[in-house]
Amino acid sequence: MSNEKKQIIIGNALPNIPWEEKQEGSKEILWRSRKNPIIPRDLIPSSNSIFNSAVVSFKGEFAGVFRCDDKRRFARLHSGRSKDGINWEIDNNPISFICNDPEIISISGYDPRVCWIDDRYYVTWCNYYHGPTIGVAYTYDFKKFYQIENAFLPYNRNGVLFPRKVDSKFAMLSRPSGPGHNTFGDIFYSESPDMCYWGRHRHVMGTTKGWQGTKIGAGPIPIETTEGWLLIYHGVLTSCNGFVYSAGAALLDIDKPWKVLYRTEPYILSPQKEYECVGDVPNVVFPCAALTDPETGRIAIYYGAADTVVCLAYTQVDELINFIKSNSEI
Ligand code: BMA
Repeated sequence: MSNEKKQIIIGNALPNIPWEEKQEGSKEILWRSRKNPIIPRDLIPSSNSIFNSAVVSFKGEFAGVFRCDDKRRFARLHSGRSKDGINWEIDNNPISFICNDPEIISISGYDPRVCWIDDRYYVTWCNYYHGPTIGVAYTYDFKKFYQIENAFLPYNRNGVLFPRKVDSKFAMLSRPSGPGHNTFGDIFYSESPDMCYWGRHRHVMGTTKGWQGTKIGAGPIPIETTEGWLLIYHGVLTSCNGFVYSAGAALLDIDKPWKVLYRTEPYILSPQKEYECVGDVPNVVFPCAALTDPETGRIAIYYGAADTVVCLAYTQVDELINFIKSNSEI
């Protein structure tokens, strides 16, 4: 009998995925990198802070789009490259989007996600157009970025594309809410034939209690698995001293991703380390990207901590899925 593990993640092999083994005896589902924070707030001369950022594999190495708030405290998107996914070189100048409609061009942007679909990398982010909405652009090389139409009307955040078409349509999760840091917000699903017109909006999931009682938002690009789409998301608790951002996970139906199969009642990561509890906005973990290696089942999750730095945590897909299924409340 073969003792090869069944592959659960569907996708391309990534043998050079950043990885550190879980410490012996640890019962954590997600374990943090011992190198955290992997990106300090002042990696580039212009930055006040670097956090909530997106990373993908690129030509055998890694590339990404980073949220760098500058010293005027304007949120900007910057391009970056890395040989190992841990040590990064980030452009000191923000991305200058190429866009044929000056009315929608993005100056300020935050919380990017990056998603490979078909032949290019798409970037989605919180763009400002009469309020926060979902900006969309694509790039082939992480040098030139072509901005296309905003996906939705304001107010919307946390636009997260699926890594392939679903039922022949592009698919996106998003989180409509209000103009500011509102105390509400559920995750919705939308589809598009052309990345311009979005519709067939479906409710995916809402807030519940505890760590996810105030608002929720999709995190990294959903991971396709034999058990459904694996979605890591953030949830917000309102404490007597402000918001607390944690992370949980869900499994969504492969063909109808607005159907939630399982969803963690407890969080899988919450702000506990000093770099997560102390910073420009205390008590925030905010995952925006995940790398996966189907052959080993390894998942490396990039998250912003305390709106100040970028961190890395790891998990194994079989352990995470077992945890989701055995700790689920929909
Ligand atoms: C959200 C976004 C995130 C941020 C979080 C905590 O509304 O602005 O970028 O990490 O608040 O401040």
